[in-house]
Amino acid sequence: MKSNLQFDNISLDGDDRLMDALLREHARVGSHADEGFLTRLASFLDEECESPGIAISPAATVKRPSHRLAWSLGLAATVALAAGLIWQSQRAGPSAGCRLVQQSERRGMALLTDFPPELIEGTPKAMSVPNLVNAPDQAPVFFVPQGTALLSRGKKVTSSDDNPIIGSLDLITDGDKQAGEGYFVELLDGLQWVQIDLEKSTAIHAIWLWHYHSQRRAYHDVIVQISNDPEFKTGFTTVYNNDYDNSAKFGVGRDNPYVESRFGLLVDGKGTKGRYVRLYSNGNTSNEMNHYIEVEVYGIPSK
Ligand SMILES: [Ca+2]
Ligand SMILES: [Ca+2]
Repeated sequence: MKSNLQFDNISLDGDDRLMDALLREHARVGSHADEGFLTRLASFLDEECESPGIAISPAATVKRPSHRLAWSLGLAATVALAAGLIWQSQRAGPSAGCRLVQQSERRGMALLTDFPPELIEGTPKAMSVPNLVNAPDQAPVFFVPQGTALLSRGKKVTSSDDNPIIGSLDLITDGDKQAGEGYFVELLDGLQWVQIDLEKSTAIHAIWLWHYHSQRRAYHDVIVQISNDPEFKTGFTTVYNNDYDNSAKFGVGRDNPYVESRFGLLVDGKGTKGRYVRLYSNGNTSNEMNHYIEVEVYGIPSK
């Protein structure tokens, strides 16, 4: 069996690191080969991993209902796992593959999304921000409970600035994350928020956001909150806050300011229940305006 993924630059000494590296590799190359992987996964696991307690099932494109686990892993994670199993089998025998399956079951489902191409334009500007985290060169790896899904696509967005200078609020949940003209909304200067209405209260496990990534810059006072109150008056939970000097008055944030990139910022929702997600910012290191290209909210769909 042959994998289309390349592992030349992956050096590993444990199953956890192997899984992380595989998921990053999958995120890097995209998901064009998913179906082939799934087919090979089913075939491989039939042969190599026979313990009934850790039996694997491929995702929907491969009809093997007797295989339980991989069905719940989700397509993308399964593809990465398949690649890992195939690769690992050539290296350490079938037991290593089975260990990966067990590990995946314990950690949940890998959260993967599509990334826009890199498009850096213009002259870089100085970023004078303490504890600034540089732009990553690869996608984050994050696990969420089985059944977690994207809930925000096409959902209504409101804002403290309801008449944006450039673009429109619906760009934030339209699924397009490209940089450049026509893909971002620009809001007024100062502390501004955008808010997504998920229409139902649900357990939120991740918020993935892209401000403006055509230039290396950092946005100030990035704060993410969840509430069941559209006004956020009767209570809310703050799941991310990098306002290091408390200028936004929600308390000093413990998260570090970061440089925007095509990989966005992935925030742990911690299973917080709520219908509304509100995101703050207060200008950026290049100018005083606020921008969004896309926000994704992931959670368990309400029944
Ligand atoms: Ca968009
Ligand atoms: Ca601040």
